Amino acid sequence: MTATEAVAPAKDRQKFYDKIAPKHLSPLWEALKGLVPPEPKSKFVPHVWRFDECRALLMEAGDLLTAEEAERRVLVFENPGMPGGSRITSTMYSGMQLILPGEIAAAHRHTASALRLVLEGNMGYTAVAGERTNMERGDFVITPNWAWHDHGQENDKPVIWIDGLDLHIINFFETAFSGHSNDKTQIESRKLGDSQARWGTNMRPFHTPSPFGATTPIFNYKYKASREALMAIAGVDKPDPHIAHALRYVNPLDGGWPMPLIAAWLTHIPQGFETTEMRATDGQTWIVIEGEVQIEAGDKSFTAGEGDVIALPSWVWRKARASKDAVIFTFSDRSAQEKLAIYREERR
Ligand code: 1HN
Repeated sequence: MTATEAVAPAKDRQKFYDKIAPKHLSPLWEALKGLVPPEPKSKFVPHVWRFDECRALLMEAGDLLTAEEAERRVLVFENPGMPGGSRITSTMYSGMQLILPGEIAAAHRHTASALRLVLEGNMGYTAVAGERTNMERGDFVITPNWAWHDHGQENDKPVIWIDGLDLHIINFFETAFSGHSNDKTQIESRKLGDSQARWGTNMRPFHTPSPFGATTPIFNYKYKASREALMAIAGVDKPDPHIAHALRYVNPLDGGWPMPLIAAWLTHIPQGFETTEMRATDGQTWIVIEGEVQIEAGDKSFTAGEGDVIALPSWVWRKARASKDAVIFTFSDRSAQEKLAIYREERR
C-alpha cells in the first residue's frame, strides 16, 4: 500500500462527514484547494456602466422620490458577478447619486469612508465636519470615516456624482456603525476653503494636528489643479508602457494614499497610445472624465466614453487604448492591500 492509496471506501468518508456536521465540524481536506487557490479567481467581472443610460434612469428616480425620502438617491452599480451584492468590485461599493435643485441629503455618519467624483453640475456642495466644499466636474471629494456629512444643491441644475465607499471591508471586519444627526444640515463651523488653506499647498501648519486621523485632510482635490499636474508630467515624461501617465492623489501628511482603505489616482492616456497588458490584485473602478478608451479586460472588450464607469476585478489581465485623449479617475482597495502587505501586480 502506498501513502496515497485510499484506506477506506468513499462512502465511509461521507458517513463520517455526516457524523461530524452536527458537531459543527468539517474536513479541511475537502475544502483546502478552494481555501488557498493558486491565484485569485475573482467572482466579479469586468463591466461598463454607460453615463447616458444611468443618468436617464437616475432622473427617472428623481421623479419617484425626493433625496430626503431616499436619504441618498443613488443607483447602485451591481457587478454582474454578484447581483444584489451592492458591490462594483469585491470590496467596493459604488453608485451614481443625484441631488436636484433645492434638495438636501441630510447629515449622517458611518465608519465607512467615502469618495465622490463629480460628473455633472456646478455649485452642488458637500459639507463634512462643519466645512462646505463646492463641487465641480472632475473634483475628487473626501468623506473621512465617522465624519458628519450632508449634501445639497442651491443652483437650478441637477448635480450628479459617483460615490465610492469601502463599506464591504468595514462590514467584513464587522465594524460598521452609523448615526443620524438631529439637524438636516450641519452648522458651518469652518469657512469655505479652510482645508485647502491649511493643507492644500504642499505646506502645513506647525501646530494643527491631523483632523481626520489616517485620512487626508484635503477635502476636495480640485480637478482643475489635478488635471494641470497630470498634463504637466505628460509634457516632460514618456508614458509608462503599462499605465501611460498617472499621478496618485496623496495625503500630504504622510505621502500615502488619501484614505486608509481606498487608493485613488488620475491617468492620462494620449490619443492612439495603447498600454501593454498588466494585472493587479486590487479591484479597480475607472471613471472616464475626458475622452474615450477601448478596454480589453479578461475575455471582455468595450469602449468607454465620458462619464462611463468601469469595473476591473482583481487579477484580470487588461489593457487600454485611447481613441481620444483620455483622462481617467481610478479608485481601488490598493491602499488596504498595501497596508496588509498582500498587493501584487504582474506586467507583460
Ligand atoms: C452614503 O453615506 C452616501 O453620503 C452615498 O452620499 C452612498 C451608500 C452606502 C452607505 C452610505 C452619501 C452611500 C452612503
